Amino acid sequence: MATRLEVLRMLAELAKLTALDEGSPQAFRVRAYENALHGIEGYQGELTGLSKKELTEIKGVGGSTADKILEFMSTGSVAKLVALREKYPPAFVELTKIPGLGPKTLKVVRAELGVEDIEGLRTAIAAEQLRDLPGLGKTSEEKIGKAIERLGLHGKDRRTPLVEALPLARSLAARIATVEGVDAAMPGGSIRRFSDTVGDIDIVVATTDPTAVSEFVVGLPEAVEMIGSGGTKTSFLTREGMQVDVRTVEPGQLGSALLYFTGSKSHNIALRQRAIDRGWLLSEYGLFEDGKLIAAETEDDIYKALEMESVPPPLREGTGEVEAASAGTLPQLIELSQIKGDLHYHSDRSGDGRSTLEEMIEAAMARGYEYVAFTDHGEDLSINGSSREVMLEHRDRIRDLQKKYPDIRLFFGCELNIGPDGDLDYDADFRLEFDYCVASIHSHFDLSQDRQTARILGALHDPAVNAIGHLSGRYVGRRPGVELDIDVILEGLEVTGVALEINGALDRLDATSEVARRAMARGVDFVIDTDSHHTSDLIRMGYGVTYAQRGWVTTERVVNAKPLKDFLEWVTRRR
Ligand code: DGT
Ligand code: CA
Ligand code: CA
Ligand code: ZN
Repeated sequence: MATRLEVLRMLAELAKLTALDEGSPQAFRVRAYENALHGIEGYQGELTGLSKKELTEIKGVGGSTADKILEFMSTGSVAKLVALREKYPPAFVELTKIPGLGPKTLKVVRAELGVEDIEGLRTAIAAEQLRDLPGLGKTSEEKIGKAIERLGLHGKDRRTPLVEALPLARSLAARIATVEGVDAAMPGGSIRRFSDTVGDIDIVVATTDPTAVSEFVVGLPEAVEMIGSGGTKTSFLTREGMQVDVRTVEPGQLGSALLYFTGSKSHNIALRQRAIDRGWLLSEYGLFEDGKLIAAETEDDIYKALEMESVPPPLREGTGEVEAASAGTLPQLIELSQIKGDLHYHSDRSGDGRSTLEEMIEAAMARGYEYVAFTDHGEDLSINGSSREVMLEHRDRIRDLQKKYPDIRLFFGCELNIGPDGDLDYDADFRLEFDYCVASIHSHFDLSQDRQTARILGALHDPAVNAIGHLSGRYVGRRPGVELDIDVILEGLEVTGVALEINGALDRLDATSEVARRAMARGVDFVIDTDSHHTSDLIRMGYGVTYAQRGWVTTERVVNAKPLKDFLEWVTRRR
């Protein structure tokens, strides 16, 4: 039986491969699959058992797409998709991740130069063959070459964005947890540390029956190619070429195994050294003194025995956390339960927003928030933005809804678009009509570092701006962020009191944890946001918080962890 998530994945793959086939992401068929995908995301009911007619009643789902969903539900696959996969193998699809290489260009590159994968593309670039193709040129060729290097897309160092790995890791762990004899199954490795890209998926399983787990893993639909199985480790490759390592341990060793396989390697080395200093031995099987077990069952037991605070996984990078935990000076990290509101929040007033104001308010209340700032797009974002008149009507709607929902404070806000020269939507006076503004870049990603830096500084100095949204504009593994002089930006944030956003969308995770940690050192404030465009996006707050922890961000520095009264004081400080 296909789950909703599987249907969504199937439609996403159909859309992607069809775009390649048609040579355009705007093709009618591609849009049909995408519309269906969005419709089903927003559809609350059960999909199983729906008739074709009922399926087409879901917003965005057309007849031909409904047929494919039915085919998928009853047979577990879709003939059309199978054919497309034949034609576009994973190594070729990988090429779509390179900025500047759209479906149309890819078609030409394949037909004219026989390029089938990244290596082939690199060879063609080295031979300066791309520049002579229609629609390309020397500049595009160089840009594509640079993007391949910056994204680390070549050969074995290829890494997978967390946004792709995390749902798969969680789903695999949940299924393995149902196997007879299994006590617990959890993702470890860089996924558990919430690294924005991962080399592979590691799953640690505590079980009394390792053979049953190994057999189950071999039979998983995702295991299209086995790398090895038997004993305590089973590894396979997914269709997308991602490696999954499943390791089994005895239930009493879950703590030591999780600790070991969560890493990072340098965190482990520092812990092991601390054990050695005490004449002990630390391994994935436990902490031992002359062969006698001291601790193994939980990670906390081991940290405690080593006379240190427990280190949260996002901090385990070997960058000072072991020293801090030993001295008892780990930071008071922000936690999800402390978040009081969301400050980057779209309704269907934005062209790309998909839930109504009421739906978004009720979703925020369901999470127990005290306040929320609607930040629909400003007028400069042509399709998605709103004119002054429309924004003022929108404000009236929000003020009316405030009466209907007295238990949550509603802020009339805006996501201002930062233009290439640091210019913002509307004019200075109109911008101050908003209760709250987040300013972010949405275009011109290729300007020089100097211009990008000046651009952000320009936005910072506007008194209506309260936060800078998704600072670099990156999409993890797909689009590199803009080049910025981070020290200059952080100084600007510190001086103006504008907050740095940590955007919890898994494909963004922006500002990066490295930048966040530097911002912590300078006294910059943070907001952790979901950039929700639909009620289902609110779960991103958990991602944003975990990612912020990777940047050592503390509660006291997070603006949206403040109670309403203090938050109001913070907002008005600048306006
Ligand atoms: P990745 O997969 O490259 O994103 O990063 P990790 O950290 O998930 O690395 P991975 O999958 O090679 O190994 C998972 C964990 O296992 C790693 O974080 C620490 C532990 N580990 C692996 N190899 C070694 C090793 O040679 N020494 C030590 N101390 N730990 C290791
Ligand atoms: Ca790993
Ligand atoms: Ca691994
Ligand atoms: Zn936004």
